[in-house]
Amino acid sequence: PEPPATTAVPQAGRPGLILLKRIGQIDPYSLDDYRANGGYEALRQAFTLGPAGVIREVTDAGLVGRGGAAFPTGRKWQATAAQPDRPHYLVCNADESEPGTFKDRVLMEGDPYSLIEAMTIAGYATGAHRGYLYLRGEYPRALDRLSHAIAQARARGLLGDDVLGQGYAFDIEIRRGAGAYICGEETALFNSIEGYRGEPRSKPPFPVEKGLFGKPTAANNVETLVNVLPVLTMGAQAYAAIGTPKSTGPKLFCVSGGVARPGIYELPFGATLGELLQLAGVHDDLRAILLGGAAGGFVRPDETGIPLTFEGTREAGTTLGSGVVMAFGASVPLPRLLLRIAEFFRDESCGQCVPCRVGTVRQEEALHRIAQRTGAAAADDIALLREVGRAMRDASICGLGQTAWNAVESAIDRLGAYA
Ligand code: L3W
Ligand code: SF4
Repeated sequence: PEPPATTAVPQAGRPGLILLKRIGQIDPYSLDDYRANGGYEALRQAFTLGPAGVIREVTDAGLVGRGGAAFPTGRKWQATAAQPDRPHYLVCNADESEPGTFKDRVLMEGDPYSLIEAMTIAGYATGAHRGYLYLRGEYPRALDRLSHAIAQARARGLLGDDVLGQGYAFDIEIRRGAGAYICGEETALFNSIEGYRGEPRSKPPFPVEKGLFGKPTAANNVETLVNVLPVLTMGAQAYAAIGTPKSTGPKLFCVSGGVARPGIYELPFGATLGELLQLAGVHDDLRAILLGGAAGGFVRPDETGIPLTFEGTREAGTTLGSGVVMAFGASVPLPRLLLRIAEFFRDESCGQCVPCRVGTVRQEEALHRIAQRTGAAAADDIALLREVGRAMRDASICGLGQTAWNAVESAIDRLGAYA
């Protein structure tokens, strides 16, 4: 087997890491290596606590979703577990496609068994006996390692009819995406698994009530699930002491662009943007930072005091999203960059609802006109962008359309683009 790729984790091997502690330190193909480094302690703890006890710990830990929306995981699991309808499903959203996001890939490639263990715990807590791992199609190395890990876990009684001899049946099936960003939206993802077009469904009903195959489903991001392991091994109280009261625990940040050491960084919530950039070695000519990916927003170099928490970024009028921090130097042509982001949303819109289908096209057209005028904007194009942006945000069915104008708006309002 290939040696584990550690280049994406500049902190690899440092003491004190929680989520990244095994990355680059163990052979991702070895279940024995995983077990020798703390693997499957959390599942044993889960069986001691029982399903309700696991949900209580996850709730008390204050764990919230790491895909970008920060929904409380304990509340999601409780709502799923409480549904009388059967069967229940567990879905791991590993369709990591937000531009600039690569944390889940690093976790899955470097520590695949941790996700398998975490999914087993989530299934146990929510009353599911089947888990679907929906993996981004462009992640062949993760597919290889996860497939191997699932087969090994099955062979060793860690998946299957009687997990760890505890009388609980659980198994995992991997489904691969086919390159559509929208399939990362949880209900489009369900449609994709079911064999339909990857188009989002209207919510409510939420997946906890009617999800995959119309059944109660807990859908969680990879990083969210992997956080459940330290919640159970450390205990809710110790876990909640990390970070801030509203954003607890450790967080992975995906740093790229104009920095000396791009990669995945693990920091407790509450560190500032400046502290993270310092770790990554930011260049002197920093002009703008994109937080939260294409669906996020730009901030200025003088705003690096922003605390990296869900509440702190919200208060600062921006978003943490899935933890993307992309640094841009003065040499990057902003109009070209914004046009590229607009092209992305136009390409990836599923076309199901009018505000997004038409709005993403109109947005790109206006930015194109502006770019052709070498960056100076006519007031009418800016006004049009604002109007279209508002319509997309207010009237789109899903997060894609609702966030498609964020980056452009923040570039105009915070960076003074086109002024
Ligand atoms: C039960 C309720 N469940 C909400 C559940 C809902 C979902 C979760 C969040 O993601 C984010 C955006 C960007 N009873 C519930 C309930 N839920 N109310 O909570 O729901 P929601 O609708 O707030 O957000 P969402 O559509 O799941 C939008 C980010 O995603 N984003 C892209 C992210 C990309 C990645 C990646 O590539 N890995 O994460 C784009 O917009 O930050 O905040 O499970 O069912 N009353
Ligand atoms: Fe599809 Fe866009 Fe509507 Fe979402 S907002 S359902 S991506 S058209």
